[in-house]
Amino acid sequence: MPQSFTPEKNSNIVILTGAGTSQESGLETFRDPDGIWSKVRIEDVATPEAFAKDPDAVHDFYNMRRARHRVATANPNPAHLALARLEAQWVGEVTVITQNVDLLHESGGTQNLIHMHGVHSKARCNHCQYIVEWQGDMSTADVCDGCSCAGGLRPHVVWFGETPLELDRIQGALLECDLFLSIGTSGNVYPAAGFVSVVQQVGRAHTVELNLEPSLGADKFDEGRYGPATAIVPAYVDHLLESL
Ligand code: BV8
Ligand code: ZN
Repeated sequence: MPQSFTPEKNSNIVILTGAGTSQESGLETFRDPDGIWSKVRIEDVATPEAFAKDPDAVHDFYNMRRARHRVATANPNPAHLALARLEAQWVGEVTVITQNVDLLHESGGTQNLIHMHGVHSKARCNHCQYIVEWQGDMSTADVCDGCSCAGGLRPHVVWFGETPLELDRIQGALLECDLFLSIGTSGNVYPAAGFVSVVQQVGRAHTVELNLEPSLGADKFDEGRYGPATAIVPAYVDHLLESL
């Protein structure tokens, strides 16, 4: 891995985050040994087909996760706080693209944020596409304020087989970035796992993976820094800000 790189202070930084970024705030990851997908199958709770077949099971899964997220949201960790500090002090553009549906980047202070897989705190109606803030449990009995029908409300998250959100905005940021960071993601889920390849094809950015351990895509990065996010992310942000 080439040695670390210090970008120009007005350069653009794009940061992709995954479940590992929130792990030290008390939220489970997906693919760690005791992760979410070791307890429940994607096909049963995180696809449109699953919702059509057994909406109650899908609502139970997201009601459990929404309750956990709501507790965790009050607990952004030093990684979230460091990314917000970077955005506040960096001269160039800092864009955070998160795969996470929790609101920890917001509560940590990040503003220029894209939730490509949606958020746990909103509901969307399958009948009329109405989107509404949603805090408590959701069920097929709930009535949509947009069309006054019941049974259509679902979590406003992107399931497997569905198109991620804000892909045009994401593509624009990737094509313009000078430094690409990938934090706390295993590199399993596309298109997010392919963003580093998009950046490499453009050929102008330095790419860094910051993760507990090398991800599936580790060899696609120019540089890797490994350890808990709450340790390596603040240290890397300090390294960047020292160059200002
Ligand atoms: C799409 C929202 C078309 C819901 C999520 C075959 C091959 C390749 C691809 C596919 C295929 N078959 C189907 C596909 C496409 C599919 C896909 O990629 N499947 C994979 C599983 C094979 N993708 C899709 O369906 C996507 N849609 O492709 O549409 C399209 C494409 C392009 C353009 C137009 C249309 C939609 C995918 C979205 C699914 N929804 N979440 C919810 O949250 O319930 S995905 C889910 O996984 C979360 O968003 C999560 O964030 C994401 C990725 O997981 P990670 O974040 O990486 O979490 P993971 O547990 O895996 O890893 C954690 C990492 O952190 C680990 O590396 C660990 O070491 C590290 N870590 C742990 N603790 C710490 C830490 N690091 C630092 N510090 C710590 N303390
Ligand atoms: Zn509706």
